[in-house]
Amino acid sequence: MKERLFSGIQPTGGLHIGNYFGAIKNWVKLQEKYECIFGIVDYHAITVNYNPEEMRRRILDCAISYLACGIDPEKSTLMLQSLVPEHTELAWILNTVTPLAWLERVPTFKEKVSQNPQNINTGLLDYPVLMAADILLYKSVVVPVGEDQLPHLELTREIARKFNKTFGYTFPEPREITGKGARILGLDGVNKMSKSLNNCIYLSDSPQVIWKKLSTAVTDTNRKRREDPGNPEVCNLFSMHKLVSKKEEIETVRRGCQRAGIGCLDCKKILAENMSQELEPIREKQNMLWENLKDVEDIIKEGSNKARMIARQTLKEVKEKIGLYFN
Ligand code: AQP
Repeated sequence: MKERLFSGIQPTGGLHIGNYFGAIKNWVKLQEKYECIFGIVDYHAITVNYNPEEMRRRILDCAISYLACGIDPEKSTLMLQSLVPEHTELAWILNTVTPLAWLERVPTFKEKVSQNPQNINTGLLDYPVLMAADILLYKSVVVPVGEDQLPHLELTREIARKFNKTFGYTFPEPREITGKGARILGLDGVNKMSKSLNNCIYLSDSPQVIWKKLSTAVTDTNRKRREDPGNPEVCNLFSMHKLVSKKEEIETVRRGCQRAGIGCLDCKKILAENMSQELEPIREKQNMLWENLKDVEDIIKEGSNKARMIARQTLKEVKEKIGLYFN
């Protein structure tokens, strides 16, 4: 029996290289070792302002990106959260064992509040409980995430512990797996790369667009002129080199930058070339999948039905334990 793994991405916009290096690239490897369920978590996506007319396309875009990156529906379950109502049902139950103070201290809540001052809704505060439900519904043992999600996972463990203590052992406490690109900064070099911050290289970007974005991206801000030596360790683009460039190239760039042997533009050219090479096969596959939407929709529906079978069992057990089961 393989251990079960759950992870998901919210369809708040096109997927970017933060989602890819921080999550999906790792998922592709993990599907060999674990029983994987990968969710498109659309109920999370409606906690921020969005256009309902765009949501369907975003969901499809998310599924297409998963498949284009190498998620294989023969090996893994690809599901849509809103097609499995047990997610929200379990979230409600978990709400009742989650002290309000635990949610108020979550750092992403404070961030989202400052980003969305016009729409501070209860869903934003409750987001981590829904995420706990996503994970615990499948009794997942491992959860691959980027660094930004670690406080949420800690909270999931606390909620599982509290539920188990109150109603008897039900949920394993999941452990995290973080990949090589656990925290990718945006092109501004300051904030996390985020769909909502418009600081991204998207998986659908062409080599021309990638070059255009990288050519104006922020590097080591202390390096003012071409002749100044730079510090690659504080340069966001150097951390991207580490994800896509070969070892020798990384060393050439490191030494060149430290000795002012190469300028930022030279470094960016190499990076743009290597980034495009990594993303081009994904982009081609995405374009092909957009031509075959019916197949993509079938994969989402089949995966969601499969996930629902597990979800129903867990919810039955939970309802029995909390005294709400009538058959
Ligand atoms: N910049 C990043 N670096 C590394 N990992 C990242 N992830 C997201 N951004 C980065 C990882 O991708 C997975 C899915 O994240 P998500 O889209 O569901 O939520 P998010 O972290 O809130 O992503 P965004 O782009 O920042 O979305 P918005 O702007 O809508 O809030 C997670 O495993 C995450 O760690």
